[in-house]
Amino acid sequence: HPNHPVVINTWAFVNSSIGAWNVLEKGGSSLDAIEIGGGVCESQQCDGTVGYGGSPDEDGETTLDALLMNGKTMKVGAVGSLRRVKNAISVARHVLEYTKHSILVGDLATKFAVQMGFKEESLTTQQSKNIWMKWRNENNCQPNFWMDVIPDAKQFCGPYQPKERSHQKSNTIKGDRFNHDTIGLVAIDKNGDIAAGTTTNGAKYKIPGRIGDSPIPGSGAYADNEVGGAAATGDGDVMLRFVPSFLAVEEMRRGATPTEAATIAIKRIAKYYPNYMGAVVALRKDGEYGAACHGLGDKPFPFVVRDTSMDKSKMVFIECP
Ligand code: SD4
Repeated sequence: HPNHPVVINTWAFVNSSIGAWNVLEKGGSSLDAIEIGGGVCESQQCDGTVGYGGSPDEDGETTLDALLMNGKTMKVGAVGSLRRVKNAISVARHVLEYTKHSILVGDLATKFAVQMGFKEESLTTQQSKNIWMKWRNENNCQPNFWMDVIPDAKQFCGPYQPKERSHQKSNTIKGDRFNHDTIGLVAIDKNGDIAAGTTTNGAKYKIPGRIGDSPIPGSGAYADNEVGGAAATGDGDVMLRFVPSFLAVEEMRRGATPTEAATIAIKRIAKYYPNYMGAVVALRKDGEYGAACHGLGDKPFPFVVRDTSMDKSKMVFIECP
């Protein structure tokens, strides 16, 4: 097909697009392209929302969620709440290639990764420690006598109380896009094979054990060679209830354009959760692409595309209602 290969990804993560395109251009598979492209963001810690050292949970730990789907075989590999391993999307690839399962989680996903040869190391950095300590101080220090007397009284805060779950408030702030910048990618290779995937460190200050939409097939991403693929980003707790990537692919199957399909998926969620923040990118098997978004305040949603008509990866901005 003259329009192949092509790759799209969420947000302004151009380096991931370049990484994926380098694979596709040489005739590599769409699955490899997604793994490599997502891996670029994991090692570059895109916006602090992908890979190690970002989005600490309530206990200050960074954990990773990732998904890969092969639209030719309909196989899936995913990891949720992966601990102490940096290359989450590659671990997902190993689940896809070397097991009959689809999703592995938590410490046991780590055990699998280590058995497969991945390195076990802390995902905490000085930066993630600082983010967490600031949040903890801001949210868990009760005003007390000392505050009036000593300007720096926060150091006298009592023991940290996880019960307060104050992240639940911050997650619903409209337009708080820096709490949610997962990379999701969809690619078609020279053979016309379609793949999709995601990788993220999830929502900041999450309750340990929480996973969002990103590692859930059909929610974070979906691909089917017969139709195309889609990927989502945003308030995962809400979005996964609507399986938006699957919905976008099914809408393209019945004849919607990629933009229409993404819009339908985004609007379905807004009907129930008007204040949620999210976006869906969609790619049809003929190389046509589109996206839709919701709740980014007055900011547009950026996504990145590279296809045969372009000499470099291009950023596209769309307005969100
Ligand atoms: C999550 N969906 O864990 C992810 C975060 C995200 O864009 O997409 N951000 O909820």
